[in-house]
Amino acid sequence: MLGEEIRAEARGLGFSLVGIARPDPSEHLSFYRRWLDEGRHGEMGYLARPDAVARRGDLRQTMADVRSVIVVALEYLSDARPEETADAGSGVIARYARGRDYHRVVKAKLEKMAAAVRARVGGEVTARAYVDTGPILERELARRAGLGWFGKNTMLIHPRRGSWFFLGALLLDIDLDPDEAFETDHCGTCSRCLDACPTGALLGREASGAPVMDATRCISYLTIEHRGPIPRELRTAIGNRIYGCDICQEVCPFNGPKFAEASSEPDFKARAHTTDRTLIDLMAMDEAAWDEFSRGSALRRAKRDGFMRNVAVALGNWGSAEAVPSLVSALVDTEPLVRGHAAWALGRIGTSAARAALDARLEAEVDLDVREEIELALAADSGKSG
Ligand code: B12
Ligand code: SF4
Ligand code: SF4
Repeated sequence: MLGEEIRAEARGLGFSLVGIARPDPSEHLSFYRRWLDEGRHGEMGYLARPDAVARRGDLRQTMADVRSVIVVALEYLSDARPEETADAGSGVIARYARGRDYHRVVKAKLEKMAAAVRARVGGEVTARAYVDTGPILERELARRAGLGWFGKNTMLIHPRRGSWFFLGALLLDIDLDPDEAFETDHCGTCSRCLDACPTGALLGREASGAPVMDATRCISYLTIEHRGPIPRELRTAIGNRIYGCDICQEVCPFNGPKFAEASSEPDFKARAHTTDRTLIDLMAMDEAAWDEFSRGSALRRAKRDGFMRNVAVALGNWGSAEAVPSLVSALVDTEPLVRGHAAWALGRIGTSAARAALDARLEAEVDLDVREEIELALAADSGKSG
């Protein structure tokens, strides 16, 4: 009975999917460890910390008396679905980051769920809420709670709701009847996501059936998690994605208009400034403008230097002479990371004005990495015209 009330409460809070899982040890920790050993996680050191790996393997190391886990999905697809790559002079921010920071939104709803459970049980209930905020294998828990299967794009996909949702987990010290795990793989012979990924980050299923991603090649990793220079050989493939990437979800048939619906969550409505600014507008942001732009949003994670690095790459990929003045200004940005990527972009554009600006900056630049970027940009450019 309590399970039904929990489901009703979850729907009332706006969660489109809800399920209950037993807090059994992870079935996939050996795969997870192998994935780390192969270095697929790149600089995301928090995924590899030995104590945190052990906690992913066994929820009891996070909450000793955990007896059930409620897993929920909150959809975030807002009504704004522009033609993502049509205008290369504009940058594309992944859908999940266009509204208010999801960590706060989902967590607040999970706290309300916990309060409702306490009110129903009428006694002490210990509850801990997680939304990408701790060492929990959220997608594995979601599969075990019956919410969907692991697609070849590594997303947790529901056969009727697709994958445009966040997951959240509520650990409880009370017994609840678990749901049946989701056992069917609906991908079949489809390989659209593997074919569409511009950087070759999706490696397909390994023999065990686990979908494998090399996160170090994923645009989402490169534009958000990765702190330093973006590897040169991957910059072109990033196109105009300036924060995160949705390509492997956009092409998935389970996210087509027949399946996925817009979210009714007002907090996830796309904020205008995440969709209506050109790359040139964005490149002009100083620290104060960035602070205002990213306030209350998941965008903040990249920090200004990381975000402006991404914008510079997108301007270079646009390749238009219109981008030159804005990139020339970025050549004297306070952050070497931004200056270096602006140099790369000017080298791609290769007009005489771009070349002259690179030559002039080489005279003054003292940062060794930026100097290298400028020299490579000038060399690549002379190779092009010669
Ligand atoms: C690290 C991380 C990333 C990394 C790495 C992504 C990855 N695929 O591993 C990067 C930065 C690239 C990333 C990107 C994105 N992320 Co992310 N990310 C996470 C995070 C924090 C951990 C994921 C993780 O542990 N990865 C390591 C791999 C090995 O683990 P796994 O993905 O769970 O895979 C399991 C399977 O492989 C399984 N397995 C093993 N053997 C077998 C065998 C069989 C037969 C099967 C079926 C499975 C299986 O075992 C693994 C461990 O359980 C989670 C939150 C969380 N705490 O779980 C969010 C999370 C996965 N991300 C999320 C989102 C929304 C995104 C983006 C869409 C954001 C964007 N638009 O840019 C992209 C999507 C990219 C993609 N295709 O995955 C959501 C996904 C929701 C969903 N529907 O699946 C999560 C759950 C956050 C949340 N709370 O909502 N992310
Ligand atoms: S998010 Fe983009 S880069 Fe990452 S795996 Fe999917 S398509 Fe490839
Ligand atoms: S695009 Fe095809 S292969 Fe990829 S996750 Fe969706 S259904 Fe599976």
